[in-house]
Amino acid sequence: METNTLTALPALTGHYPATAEQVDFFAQNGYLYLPQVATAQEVAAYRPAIKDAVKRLNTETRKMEDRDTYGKAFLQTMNLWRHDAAVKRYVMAERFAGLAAQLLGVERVRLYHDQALYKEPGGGKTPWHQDQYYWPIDTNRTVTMWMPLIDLTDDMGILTFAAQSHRQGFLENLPISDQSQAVLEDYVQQQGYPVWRPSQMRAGDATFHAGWTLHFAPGNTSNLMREVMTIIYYADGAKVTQPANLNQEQDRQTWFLGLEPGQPAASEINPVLG
Ligand SMILES: O=C(O)CCC(=O)C(=O)O
Repeated sequence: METNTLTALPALTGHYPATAEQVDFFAQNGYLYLPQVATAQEVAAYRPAIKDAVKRLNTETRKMEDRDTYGKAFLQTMNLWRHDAAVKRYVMAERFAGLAAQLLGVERVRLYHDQALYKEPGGGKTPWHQDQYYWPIDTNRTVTMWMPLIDLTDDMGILTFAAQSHRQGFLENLPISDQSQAVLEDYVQQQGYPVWRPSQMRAGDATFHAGWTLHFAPGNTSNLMREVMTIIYYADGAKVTQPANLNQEQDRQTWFLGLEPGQPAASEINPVLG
């Protein structure tokens, strides 16, 4: 994209006025919903570039019925910012990173990675899981921003949270799977965690969830693609840990460029953002 076309894209700067109550809600519950973190116009300006990057990077070609549960959940493309200058501008947005820092109660956050999660019409549920099971990092100050790029209705698979579940930290070595769904759904019921999701979301609304918060999403029973972009942040100053499972080892190689355990989690693809 030409530089002058790029700079015509909305800057996504400016402080989002999250209240002290909202910040406290996130700390207590491990998730937060915020309306219009980006305006409909801002999202509309970035949506074509994100959609185009997803199309170029997607490697899933199997029919729905030939995929496993994870494969049915969404088309997952990652670190789009490294492949597209317009998407980079969205992922690096000061407004989003500033909110992440505010929710985590830190001065600055770094980027772990971004991912587009496009749940196809007829796409299956995203099983219950904890994100941080995948991350070789020594801090609990981690957060994902999950932002739809189109308006979502309840049948499109909106992200759903078990309130307060982050307080337990690591639960079990359970990657996203039928097993994580069975075990963690039971666990959520046994613990009596309130389960919550917005009944609808507008493009540019966002949810934020902590790395240990249990969450899932129902299948997409609508006939529209659920277009969602996510950005994962962590507190600057965190260190890489000894991988506790094979997925963490893969993440260490991919998102920390092979940094050794004990080193600052600050590779060249983990810029400070806010
Ligand atoms: O979008 C989904 O269905 C799942 C998203 C998720 O698990 C995450 O962003 O951590």
